[in-house]
Amino acid sequence: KPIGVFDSGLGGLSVLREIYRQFPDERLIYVADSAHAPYGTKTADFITWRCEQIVAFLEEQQCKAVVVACNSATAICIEHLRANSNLPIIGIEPAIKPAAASSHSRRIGLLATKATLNSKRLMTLQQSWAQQCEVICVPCPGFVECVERGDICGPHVRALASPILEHLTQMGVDTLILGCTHYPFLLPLFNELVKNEMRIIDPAPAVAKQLGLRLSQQGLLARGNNTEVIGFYSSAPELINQQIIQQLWGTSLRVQS
Ligand code: DGN
Repeated sequence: KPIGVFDSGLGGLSVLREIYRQFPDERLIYVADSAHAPYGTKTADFITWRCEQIVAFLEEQQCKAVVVACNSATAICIEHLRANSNLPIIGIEPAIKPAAASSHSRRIGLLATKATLNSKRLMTLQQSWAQQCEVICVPCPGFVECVERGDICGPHVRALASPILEHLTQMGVDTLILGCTHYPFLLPLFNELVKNEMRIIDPAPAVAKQLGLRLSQQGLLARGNNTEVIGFYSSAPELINQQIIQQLWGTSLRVQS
């Protein structure tokens, strides 16, 4: 049985590649809700409705687990999705714990969408760490759109990222969390802009590890059967540009509707 992974667009590929790296024997189904991207600016009700539909689709595809490869969707409706499905549903959240452990200045930067930053879930998480560290949250309008266009190091995305990272450096931030699954594709640019002087945390490896734990607890991990099959579905395949997939994923993927 496959593992289902979804995001509003192509950002979740940063989580998919980590799952693929850690569990190359698993069959994977990826859903990009391209017709409704970005989620960051949509209402909570709308995002919840879309996520319900996608989980139902992944259930129809006989998935054994679902990974919500979108911080915004996790922040808004993961509990609801879990309450309404029998499958293990793994979400992705800003990794404050490892960031707090690595920060000497005890000032952490968190880059995420408005939807994530405004969520109750994040507020609770942040409060629970308030004694140990200060989390400086920065919404990054435009980043998601740049990655969706395949602009991961051009002048436009550079002009958006540069003042944000400069500001965080001036604030004494020494550790940065990528709180949106699109942002790991900007990691080489971020590292260049901070001259490798910030620790930058992508939560995707921890999510893949958590998925592996859940699957092995339930005896559901695939073994020695490397099919290398990745099914890529989109709610608007005509909006998916193969060149951009090639750029973000490394090889082209056939997109189905
Ligand atoms: N990739 C999504 C996330 O991790 O929050 C955000 C994309 C979006 O739809 N705004």
